Amino acid sequence: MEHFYESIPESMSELLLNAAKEVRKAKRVSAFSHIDADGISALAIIALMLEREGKEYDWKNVHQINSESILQVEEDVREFKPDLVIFSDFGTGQIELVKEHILNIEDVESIVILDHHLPHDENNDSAIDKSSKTLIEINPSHHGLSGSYDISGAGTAFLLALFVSQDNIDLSELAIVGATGDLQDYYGRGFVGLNKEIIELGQSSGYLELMRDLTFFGIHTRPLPYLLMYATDPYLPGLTGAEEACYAFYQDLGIEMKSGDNWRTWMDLEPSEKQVAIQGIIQVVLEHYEDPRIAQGIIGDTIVLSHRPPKTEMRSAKEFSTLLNACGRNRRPEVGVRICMKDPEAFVEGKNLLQQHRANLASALRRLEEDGGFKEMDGMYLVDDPETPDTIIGIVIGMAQGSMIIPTDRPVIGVVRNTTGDSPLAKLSGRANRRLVKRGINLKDVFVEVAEGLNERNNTLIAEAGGHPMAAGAFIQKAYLDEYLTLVSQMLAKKLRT
Ligand SMILES: [Mn+2]
Repeated sequence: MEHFYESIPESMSELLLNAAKEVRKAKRVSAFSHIDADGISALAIIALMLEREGKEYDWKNVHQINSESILQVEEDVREFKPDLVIFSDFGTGQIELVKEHILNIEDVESIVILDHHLPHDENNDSAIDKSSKTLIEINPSHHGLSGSYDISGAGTAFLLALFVSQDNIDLSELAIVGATGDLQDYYGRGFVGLNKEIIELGQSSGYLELMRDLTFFGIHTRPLPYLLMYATDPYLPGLTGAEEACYAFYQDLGIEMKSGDNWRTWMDLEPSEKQVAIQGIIQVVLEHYEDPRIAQGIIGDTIVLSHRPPKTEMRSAKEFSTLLNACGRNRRPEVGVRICMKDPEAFVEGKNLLQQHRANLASALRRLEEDGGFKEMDGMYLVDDPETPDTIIGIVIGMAQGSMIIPTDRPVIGVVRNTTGDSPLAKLSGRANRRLVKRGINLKDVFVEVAEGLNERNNTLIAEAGGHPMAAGAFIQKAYLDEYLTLVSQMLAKKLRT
């Protein structure tokens, strides 16, 4: 435990101490968080912490905070009348909006922001005292840490919970589910930084187990043949999507797929059976991919949540985070929060949403495989499919590159023109792989620069952007979307040429 606290930068510990004080002092608390797996996990951590502290509290997931949605947040806060408002997994890039709309509300005495996204501008005041009100912004990137790999939004929320009470150590499981949802584990190569420290803490308290195992989705839940049939990371030529071939794969290796009447899962296999199966999978990969690292990536760190029920999605960090994403992407993030809080009815509902989510993803990917499913532009690939909803566009373009439906030599940009609730804004989402980022592509910088240029030239707010170098997003006034895309394409093409 001592060692754990020492791994947190001192300047960050100081803010966490102050924020913990605000939590203890508060009577009524409103918490807002993002709708992805990390945001949902963060919100569940905060809700459980508040519950255990005996606070009156209210929580809500918000798709994104922008100049439009902050008005609803403001209304919610005015109605609930909290003295403390907590934002998690967003807030840093929206700090001006938060100050303008929330800090001024009469009952609100303090605001705590727990974010890990790169700050928009260098604002050096992380704690600002404004007319006797307190705003504490805790963001690892202000303290020399990486918000992409060292710690996530849920991890930052977990730190606060731990500073409030050491009894919250069990919430380490949700911290890692959030980090997994944000792909902070270098795609299965393993967690680093504070994430690693949190895992060690979870291991020593018995809540988490770390194993080197197959990194595929579904090792705890999928029948053996379906584990391969639905494999997309990597796509297994000859096996993915080919049911008969998947049966034959195990038969040829002499591995029983059933025990009695029940399908076996990967976790039911003996170590010797796993070894044989892994060799078989590696052979398939080596036959079809040039890069030997793809075969190595098949084995990696997998995390087991030892206190959650076996053979369910909640047993593994990877499957849990996918379950939560499914809730968020189907516009039911609150179901995800309740699953984290161990509500059994929510779990049943969540599994239905996961099924729906998989069906949506599969049909979106199928449309990309058709002729003209995506467009080639200078410096990027464009997905502009009116049937793919804004809630899954980011995952779809990521999976499309992961499964090589779209080539990976340029970033892929997805746009959704008909966004939720007839919003005047179009949504844009971008993904670039690590190789491109190493070559100097930073999608967040490109999106923000283009947005700022457009806003300045037109002297009004046309686009807002944010995110990370390899995954970024933007909201743009629909009339300016095509201009925005052209500018992004030009800038990316220029960067790829140098
Ligand atoms: Mn996050």
